[in-house]
Amino acid sequence: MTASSTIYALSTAPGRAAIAVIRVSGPKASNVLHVFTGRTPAARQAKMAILRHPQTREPLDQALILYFAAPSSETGEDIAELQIHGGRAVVRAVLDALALIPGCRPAEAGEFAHRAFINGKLDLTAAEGLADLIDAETEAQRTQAITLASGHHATLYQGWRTRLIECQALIESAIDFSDEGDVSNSAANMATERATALNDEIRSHLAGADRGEIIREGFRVVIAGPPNAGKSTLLNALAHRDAAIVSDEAGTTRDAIEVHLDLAGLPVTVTDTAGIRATSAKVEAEGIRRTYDRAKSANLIIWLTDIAQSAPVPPDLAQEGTPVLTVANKIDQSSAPSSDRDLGISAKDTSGIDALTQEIVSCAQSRIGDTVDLVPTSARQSFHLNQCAEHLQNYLDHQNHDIELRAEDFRLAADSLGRLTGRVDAEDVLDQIFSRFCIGK
Ligand SMILES: Nc1nc2c(ncn2[C@@H]2O[C@H](COP(=O)(O)OP(=O)(O)OP(=O)(O)O)[C@@H](O)[C@H]2O)c(=O)[nH]1
Ligand SMILES: [Mg+2]
Repeated sequence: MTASSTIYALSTAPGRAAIAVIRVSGPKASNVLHVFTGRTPAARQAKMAILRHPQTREPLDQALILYFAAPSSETGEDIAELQIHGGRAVVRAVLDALALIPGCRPAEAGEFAHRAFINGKLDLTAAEGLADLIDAETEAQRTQAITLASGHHATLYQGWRTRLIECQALIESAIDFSDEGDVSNSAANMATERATALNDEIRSHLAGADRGEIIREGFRVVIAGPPNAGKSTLLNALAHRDAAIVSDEAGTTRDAIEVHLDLAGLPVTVTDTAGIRATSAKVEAEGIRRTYDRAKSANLIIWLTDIAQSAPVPPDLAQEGTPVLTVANKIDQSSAPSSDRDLGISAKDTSGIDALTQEIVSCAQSRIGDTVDLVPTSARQSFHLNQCAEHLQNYLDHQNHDIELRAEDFRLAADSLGRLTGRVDAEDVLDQIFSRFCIGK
């Protein structure tokens, strides 16, 4: 990816639409508008224009064109934006024509955002936020992603990094003045005081990482229970579609089946699993192993049983601390009381499903908490924050170590935050982050 090339891509979704937006970024952006329309409009002023073929001058489409001059643009480069009609042939013709203009080439996935990063328009956390925003399917995900994309995390992390660099400077001055005991000690004490406060802040921020990741990945609900309890029927009722096969044959479901739901604005992933029983059938046994696997990473387990049968929750099913909701199914079929279980439902005629949904939502809400708090949202962020906290802890735990080594702890801690925002060693993770974007972003 060299910044000297000019890149272009369809930024709206492919397929027939009223309008399609093609973006061009790089030194030839203004030239592209000139070739198509005979002029470049003033920056940031929308103009109607006929786009003409670069060679034949045949009209291609009537478009609304916009020009953004570097550095005041999303990528920090010159940008041309063509708002054309969204017919497939129109889009094709304009993209083909762009390919004829020297110095222009199609953009790779995420290349616009990558250039914005290189030009200092956003840091890596904001880039992650943009990718999350494009992927967001629920309100909670949108809220979290827009906070990240708006640079609130970036500001917090930059602030911490600056404070770490100040601590490092204090320790270095303590080294410089080491023959003046008082001055040296007070600089070192000040650094320790600041490091303690910073360590507390970073650790309490990290304590929310779990919540941030649940919002991003979805709150995981696993439906488990004996065969034929109606687990697949319940999954279908929650999803409002036939996602899983239902049959009166015990042992129908083998592979775990996942559906992604939006429950009251919260992302929830519900997994239907193979019914648990003793079996000698190989495939079914593998299915049951998978049920245990899923249950181990669940945020909530629904233990579903037939109301007419009592089946206790297997003691090794849930991870310690994972809530288990016991639910009796098929209440339409039996008058037996369900008082020994948390809820009674009929997955088939959907009675009790609203109450169950409500229960799932309140479990998810209590786990996710207040989504306006700033929390780490990805494993990558948590990793670097943890590294930073470890270096700080190292500093705090070794008060009697050689002072020169202790300045190094601050440098390493600051570097961890630098990696988080992309100021240090960004190359390693760029592909991983920017390839998540679609082409045109
Ligand atoms: N009467 C009644 N029948 C139900 C209800 N829920 C499920 N069933 C029936 O129970 C049978 C088993 O349902 P499934 O949803 O396949 O059960 P499962 O727990 O997924 O079973 P396995 O995949 O074999 O573990 C089917 O015949 C369903 O139609 C219910 O609420 N009431
Ligand atoms: Mg099933």
